[in-house]
Amino acid sequence: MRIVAAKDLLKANDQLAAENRHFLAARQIFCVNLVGSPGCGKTTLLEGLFRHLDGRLSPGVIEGDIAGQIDAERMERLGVPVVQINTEGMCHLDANMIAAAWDGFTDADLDLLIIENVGNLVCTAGYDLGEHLRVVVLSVAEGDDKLIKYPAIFQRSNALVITKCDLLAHTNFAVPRARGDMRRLAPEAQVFEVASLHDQGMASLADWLVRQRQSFLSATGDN
Ligand SMILES: Nc1nc2c(ncn2[C@@H]2O[C@H](COP(=O)(O)OP(=O)(O)OP(=O)(O)O)[C@@H](O)[C@H]2O)c(=O)[nH]1
Ligand SMILES: [Mg+2]
Repeated sequence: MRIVAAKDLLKANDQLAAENRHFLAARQIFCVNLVGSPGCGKTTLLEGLFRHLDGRLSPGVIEGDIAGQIDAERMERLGVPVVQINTEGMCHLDANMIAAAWDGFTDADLDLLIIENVGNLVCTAGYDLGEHLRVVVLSVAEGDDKLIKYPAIFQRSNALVITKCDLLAHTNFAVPRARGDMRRLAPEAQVFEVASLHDQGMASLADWLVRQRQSFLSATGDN
């Protein structure tokens, strides 16, 4: 009997993720892994963000969902090149899926690839996809205790976007608490407060992303 340990599978994923990262960097494509629980507002955030890029970047999107293509259709309506991955039950994307999805962008000239991961605060934390930046989304409707209860995903993120801030008055979500917990878990991470549906806070997020890509190009020596 052959037994494969989970840690060996994760090692294989990390190896593939490193290859993805290298592959994308060689093409000057900045890759962002967008994570957060189901319905926290990831796709709505992307819709708002793309409006604010004002042509400064050419994005493409990989949509990860257990089933269906609703989010990919939302991207298509914006004219954004998109590939949908259906995991058929798996609660996260992995590096192998990203490598396979890349072929779907053959005609697109991208400089930003955003991967909207499957909605999940647990499984997505453990899988490097080969991204250059990880952004975690938390909506005010989910509660401000989530950083303490699901620390790994926040610890491993470069930015926290607090979404649905238009609903703050209807919740007991304390933004200072979430900011404080994020500072402890990921001291270097940026924190943004947005209401994507109402186009609030999106410009600074878009500007930050453009600057992040610029730093990425400088670091890879290709700016
Ligand atoms: N009030 C309010 N609602 C929002 C905001 N952003 C998103 N929503 C709503 O929240 C619901 C889920 O939004 P999505 O963007 O589809 O969430 P998601 O994280 O992409 O969901 P999954 O891909 O299924 O995990 C939708 O009904 C949105 O209209 C916001 O800023 N304010
Ligand atoms: Mg979505």
